[in-house]
Amino acid sequence: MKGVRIFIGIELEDETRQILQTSAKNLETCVEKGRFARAENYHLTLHFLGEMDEKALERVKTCTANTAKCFECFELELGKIGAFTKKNRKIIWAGISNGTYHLDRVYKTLEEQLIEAGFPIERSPYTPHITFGRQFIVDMSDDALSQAAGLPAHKFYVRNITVFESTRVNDLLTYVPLQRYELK
Ligand code: 3AM
Repeated sequence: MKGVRIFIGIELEDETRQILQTSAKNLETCVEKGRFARAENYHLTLHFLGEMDEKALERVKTCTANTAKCFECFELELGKIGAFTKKNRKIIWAGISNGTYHLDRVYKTLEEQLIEAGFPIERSPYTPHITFGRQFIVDMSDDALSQAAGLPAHKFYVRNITVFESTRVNDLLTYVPLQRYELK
């Protein structure tokens, strides 16, 4: 099927992305191989849905709109550096320290909406993360990476939930916001 590759997430303001980019640069000497994400692509994923046709995309938009209606804007704070290990390679990310209660409620509400609308989502716990890069070989603990990254306790507001298309623009992986849904 040739459709659009869709996920739902939270966009970050320029200031937040710049702060994250500085920390990503600090991590360059800590990792081997792998590749860093472009700062334009920094975001918080809520649910990845994969390829779909326009009809399914409309259903995704309805689920996202219904979820956004239930929540007021809320504040998050950047947290420690973490990593997911896949076949000896690491995805390195920035976590969230404060505000995860609200974020988790948004995640679960959206999950219920998507399941009710017939999307094959597996109920799973949420690990909020902003991906710095993938496929790294790293020989440091997460704590040591946090220290090296020097990420400040930066706070930012979540004002929208966004439906994104993941695509290639001029051969670059690009996350295009298709529709933003404002929180109350
Ligand atoms: O950068 P994060 O982890 O927030 O990892 C992909 C990225 O999330 C994830 O969707 C976001 C936008 O691409 N993603 C991509 N393919 C995936 C898949 N097959 C996936 N998540 C789960 N399963």
